[in-house]
Amino acid sequence: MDALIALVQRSIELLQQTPAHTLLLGLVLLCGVLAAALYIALVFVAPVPRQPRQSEKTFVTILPDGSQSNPEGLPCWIDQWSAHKEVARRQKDAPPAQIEEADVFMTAVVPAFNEEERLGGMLEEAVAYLQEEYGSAKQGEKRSVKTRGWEILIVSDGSTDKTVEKALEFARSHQLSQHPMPEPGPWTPKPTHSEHIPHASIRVITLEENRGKGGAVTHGMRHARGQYVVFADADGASRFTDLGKLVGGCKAVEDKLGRAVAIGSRAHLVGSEAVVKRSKLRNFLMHSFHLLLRLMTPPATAAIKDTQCGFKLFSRASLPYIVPYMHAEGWIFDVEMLMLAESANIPMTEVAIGWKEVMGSKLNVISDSIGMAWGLAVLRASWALGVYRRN
Ligand SMILES: Nc1nc2c(ncn2[C@@H]2O[C@H](COP(=O)(O)OP(=O)(O)O)[C@@H](O)[C@H]2O)c(=O)[nH]1
Ligand SMILES: [Mg+2]
Repeated sequence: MDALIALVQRSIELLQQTPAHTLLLGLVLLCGVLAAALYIALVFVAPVPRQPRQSEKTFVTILPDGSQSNPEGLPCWIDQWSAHKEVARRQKDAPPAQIEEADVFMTAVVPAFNEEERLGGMLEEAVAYLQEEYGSAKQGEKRSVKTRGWEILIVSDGSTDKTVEKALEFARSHQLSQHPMPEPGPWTPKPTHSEHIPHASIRVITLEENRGKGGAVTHGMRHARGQYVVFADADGASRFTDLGKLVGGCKAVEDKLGRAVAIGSRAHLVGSEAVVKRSKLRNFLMHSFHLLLRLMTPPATAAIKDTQCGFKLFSRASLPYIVPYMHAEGWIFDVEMLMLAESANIPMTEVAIGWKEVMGSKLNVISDSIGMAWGLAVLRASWALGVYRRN
């Protein structure tokens, strides 16, 4: 004990005798070494998204005769955009890379992991809205991709149940029959009517191995043909008819390049039955996560009240600034999308939407919360220290 006290006293004396500028230099060096150590550690732990496999670049759909198509190549706007970007990099006077034109007005990306039970009701509500709103040209209206046409990309994320079969069966029944049997969903428990849908408007993509929600959503967004792209949870928790509000929100804030993100938000429901009904633990962890977010993310992202809602809309022009640079494969991916949008100065708006708690959540409240906090720290540090870069 005496030896320890003597050692501390000696160290204090040494520090007092050392000139201030030497101390400062030492401190700077120490910070540098720590930053380098952190950088090296991050290189090892920061997630690197796995490249899509050959079969994952294809989709299946239902043909007009009701049979299942062979796997067809998925159109991928990133391929064309990357090639343009490369040309622009080499030739100084080449115009900046732009995303190719949309083929349809709306793409809905639905990440689905073992969703055979919940997917049908969600799709029923989605197609009811998409077909009614963007389906066929209204009387006297000229059909144009600027306002018409839709597709749903269901990304089965290594599901081991009958998610894919369920999706194709839904597509088949709604394509073949003029009056398909409606399936009950969270918002329409007793539907009386169901929409007949155009052929091949539902495309099913199968990831060979589970990647996580972020990986599945990003994969779908790489292949979106829409002027606007929304991602929506397979359980139908978000009221799909609120998509119109997201489109309105996006249009209201779009910049000169047509870029904007509209974020579905449940913040107005805090304190309401829907949120109170969740377990106390889940609500406590939700508040802790918000605090962490506010402390760790840049200002525009930190100002968003509900970053985690599975209902977000992107204008097509904003996609190249976000999708190619995504890394997060799990639940924290929403935050990376928003941080990327913020760093590219893309306008963001939060839009209140209807939302219902749906049974069968796959979120493990404790382990996924710890995973999200860790994921957020790694993500933030990786972008801050340049482990992740826009290139
Ligand atoms: N791709 C993918 N999606 C997942 C995974 N786990 C959940 N999801 C999807 O994420 C969405 C929301 O999941 P859910 O379990 O309802 O989470 P909660 O709403 O946050 O309780 C649904 O569309 C799920 O299918 C996963 O491991 N991979
Ligand atoms: Mg859910």
